[in-house]
Amino acid sequence: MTPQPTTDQASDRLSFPPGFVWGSATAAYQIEGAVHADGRLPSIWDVFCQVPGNVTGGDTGDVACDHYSRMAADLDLMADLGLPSYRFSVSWPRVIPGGSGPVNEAGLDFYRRLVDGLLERGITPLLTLYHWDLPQALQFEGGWTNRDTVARFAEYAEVIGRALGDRVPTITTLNEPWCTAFLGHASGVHAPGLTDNATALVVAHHLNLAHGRAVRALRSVCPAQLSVTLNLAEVRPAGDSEADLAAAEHVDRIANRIFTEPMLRGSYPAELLAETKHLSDWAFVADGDLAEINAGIDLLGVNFYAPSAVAAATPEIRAQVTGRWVNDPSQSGAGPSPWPGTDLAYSVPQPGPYTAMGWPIVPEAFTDLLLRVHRDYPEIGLVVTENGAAFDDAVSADGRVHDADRIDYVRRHLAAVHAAIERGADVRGYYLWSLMDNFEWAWGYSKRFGMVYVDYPSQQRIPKDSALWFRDVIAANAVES
Ligand code: IFM
Repeated sequence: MTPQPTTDQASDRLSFPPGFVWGSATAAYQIEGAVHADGRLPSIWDVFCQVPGNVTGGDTGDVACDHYSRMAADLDLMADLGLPSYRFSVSWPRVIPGGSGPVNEAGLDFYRRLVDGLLERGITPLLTLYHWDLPQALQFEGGWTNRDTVARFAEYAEVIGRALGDRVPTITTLNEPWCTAFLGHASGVHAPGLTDNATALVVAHHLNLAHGRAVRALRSVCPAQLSVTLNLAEVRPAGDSEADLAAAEHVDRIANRIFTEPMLRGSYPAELLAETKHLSDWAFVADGDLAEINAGIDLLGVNFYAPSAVAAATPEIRAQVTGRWVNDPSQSGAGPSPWPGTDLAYSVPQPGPYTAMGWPIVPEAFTDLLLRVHRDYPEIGLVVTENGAAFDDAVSADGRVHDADRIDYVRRHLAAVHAAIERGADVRGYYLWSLMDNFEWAWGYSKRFGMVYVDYPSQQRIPKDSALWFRDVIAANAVES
């Protein structure tokens, strides 16, 4: 029988099922720095950051949180914060700097030490293979638009599986392939910065195939549980017109089902192929691809921050369009922006309150999302691999960071997860994004998502109030409602 959550009416405590996994997450390029150390070669993000205008303040991941040098102290910090599990990603250009060819043992050693250091401290590792840092050498050959990259990814997966798969219980293939495909190749706000809707569809398919091939490669060399992490959009129609409803369904297909259906059901939705036929004939899907993509996984990682509101592409909406997709529509003040990858739907502003990203805070949307995923794919266990919020944190006169707004955000989202579990969703864990403030992609260091504050000039780590609060939540396996 599945362990059940409980609600203690007297104390207002929401208890999570026994065995629920608690952790915190990071990604290689966002924290490691040391971009030239020990044989690492550039990734597409190193190159993207060099182009003026791509990243706020001209920030780069060159130093980031200097985690590469400070790893042991960061592991001690995780232990102090009572973290039972830690989700990190491996930097492909550290391990296979050229994208293919020789393995860089010095780079791989870093991850051997990281995994061993976690295990020594009783912290269970959860490893992500790809969190957006494609070796630039592969981008020179077309990157994810080139089908050969799929084979390179499977080789890389096998290397990691052989080196670490005996002591990492769960390996995730891709983090948020939607971002790679659509932010990287349609809206262009992420590396490699391309802006072509048809190309984004090719990339989405190659990422799906890379996932499937990596699952097979890993399965042949290690016993780890295998998963993928998707940032599934909880899409709401902006109005109650038929057209807005259809736009929301279209975005559900182009943002969610384009990944979940081939990975978990072995096909692309017929409506998706029909509504994108003006962009592509999908001839890039070769015989046998779908069976390879549907390789079977043990867990599905779900990342959630905020819901999306979308409207149909009416002439009135088009007239208000800002031109470039922005991921903070509420703060842009400029109205709707094109949904990446499609000309049929537009992202529209939603009412607040907002986080520092301008993302609306709507915890009940998280319950809805988890229940919907469970309803559509009841056979797969879910893990929240990211949830959290950026706020304008500052160190107070007492030397502490009093981030009450983050505590409130996480508390309400944990209550939303609990509600989903109570209503039947099979959610087995929760990873807070992020362990520490870090390089927030196109926003550089201007946004702080950490439960640990990073003073970048000194690299001092200061656990925020939320970190101490989260430690208590973990210890109690419960959150106040
Ligand atoms: O920082 C990112 C992370 O790399 C992927 N998921 C969303 C986070 C916040 O934007």
